[in-house]
Amino acid sequence: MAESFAKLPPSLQAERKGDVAILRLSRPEKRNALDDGTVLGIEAFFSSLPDGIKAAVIHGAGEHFSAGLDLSELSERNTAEGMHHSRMWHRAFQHIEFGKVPVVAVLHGAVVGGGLELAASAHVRVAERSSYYALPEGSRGIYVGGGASVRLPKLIGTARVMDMMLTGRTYGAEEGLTIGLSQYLVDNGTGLAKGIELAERIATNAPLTNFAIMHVLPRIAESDPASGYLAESLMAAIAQGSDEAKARLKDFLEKRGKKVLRG
Ligand code: 1HE
Repeated sequence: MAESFAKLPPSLQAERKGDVAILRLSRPEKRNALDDGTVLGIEAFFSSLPDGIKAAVIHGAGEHFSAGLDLSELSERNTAEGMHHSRMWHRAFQHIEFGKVPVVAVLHGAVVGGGLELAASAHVRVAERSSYYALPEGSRGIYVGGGASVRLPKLIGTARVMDMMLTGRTYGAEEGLTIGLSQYLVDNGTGLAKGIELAERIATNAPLTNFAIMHVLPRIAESDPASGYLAESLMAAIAQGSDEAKARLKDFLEKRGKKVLRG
């Protein structure tokens, strides 16, 4: 395990707040468009988090979360290079979705194309009221390549993804909350604080439980019910048998554990 954050390109900035890692897309002059160096930096960051990090937050500097793929690099690539480029995005975002710690994405302004694909690879999304979502690939003559075809139908359904891509439909922040693009809607300027608050809460869970939620739950949701029930029982038994679970249950029974509070 690493002791400090990976070396990052100037388009990314990392910060540590206790056991939470914060990654900021820092290319506001290009609306945080994701060039190759940035995508590779995202991969490096999430694949080598320092010791003791238990949750992460990703957010964007400037007026927008991300304008998606850096279109200026696109015209340079032939078909084979295009395929490897898309696979590189898949690899990078896999390190978020199936990485070591849960990730909260804090969204504002444009969350479009590859920016939405990046957001969709996180585990929890907090949207400021300024957020809007679009998949402009159709109008650019290209196709999504950062995982949208797989992740977005699970969030909002295939029909909505088709509509966004065919007609260029844009969803605003409130609609985004209703249809499942975000789980939280907050006032402009308050997203990062909310994202950090949620990450800090996530970081207090047992690491094995967070692992099960990130890695086992989505696989069960995609498997046949019989295999799913079996995998659930196995995971439940493994989690319950851990020393950490025993200590936490004892704490509750001896009135030291956290109560479930309304709201
Ligand atoms: C960019 C990019 C970009 C801005 N690649 N340079 N994504 C898109 O199709 C979205 C394209 N961007 C926009 O629609 C707008 O820029 C925004 C709505 C996001 C923001 O508008 P605005 O008025 O704040 O900024 P702007 O004036 O349009 O852009 C400011 C600068 O950022 C300008 O560069 P400048 O050198 O002239 O100052 C823009 O060229 C630059 N810029 N967006 C490159 N995307 C793995 S496949 C994923 C496929 C996709 O993501 S397709 C969707 C691509």
